[in-house]
Amino acid sequence: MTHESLAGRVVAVTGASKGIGWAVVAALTARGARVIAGARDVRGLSLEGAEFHTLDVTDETSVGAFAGAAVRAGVDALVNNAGVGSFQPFEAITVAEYRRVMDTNVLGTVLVTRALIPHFRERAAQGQGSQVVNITSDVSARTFAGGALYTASKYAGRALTQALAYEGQGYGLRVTEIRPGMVDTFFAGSVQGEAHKAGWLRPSDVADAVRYALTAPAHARIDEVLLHPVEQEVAF
Ligand code: NJP
Repeated sequence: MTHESLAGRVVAVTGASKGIGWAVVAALTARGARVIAGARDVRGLSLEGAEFHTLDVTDETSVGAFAGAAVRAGVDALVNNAGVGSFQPFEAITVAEYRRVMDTNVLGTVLVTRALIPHFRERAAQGQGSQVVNITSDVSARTFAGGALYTASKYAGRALTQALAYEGQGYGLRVTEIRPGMVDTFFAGSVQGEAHKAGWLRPSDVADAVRYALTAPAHARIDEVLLHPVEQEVAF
């Protein structure tokens, strides 16, 4: 077994039907992990080593069923990836859009993580560590015109990540924030492979950062990974 093998690991991934989530499922199963994968529409999806479940991260009942399946499988890591984009001038933000973005990007992470914490605590009682990897964004700590709503949700994701890291240290939980810049996915209704995205990160680049966090040796904690396509302006 190489140090990059994930054989024997069981990872839950949200937003797993396309884009970054799908690439994460592919990267982890390719290294031997069993993946419990969730998204709202998983019809027709299959990948060896993965089991797909219908999951709406904004719905407590749906999250409960997904978490139950993950716990039964012996989950040791959670990748909170499900998210939506929304970009408009401040005065155009509607209550419905606010709720869609915040419910998916913030409440979703809270609900799925919260549902697994009792299990992670049980693992700690048996001397086993666990991991949470949150896919936030390069804009989880900076913003821009038209980005108020989306970046507010991602700043919140960063806060959730860091607070969980403080708390999780008490029960063997290592928490990582992955902050990608522009990635060629289906994000915000776009289509993968559009010409203007030629220089952008590939979903597999982000999946590789997740793999890096999950294969770090047990004595090492990867707090944060910030990655950009070289064509994107340098920004921290
Ligand atoms: O987006 P996309 P990405 N419950 O649209 C799922 C962040 N990010 O891969 O539910 C459960 O291709 C949806 O499936 P479905 C971004 O903020 C991206 O780019 O069936 N799942 C699909 O599988 C997000 O957090 C960029 O519609 C839900 C997946 O989420 C993450 O990367 C830059 C759901 C979205 O796939 C993945 O986004 C950056 C729900 N309620 C951060 N709602 C970028 N692409 O440039 C949606 O900085 N999903």
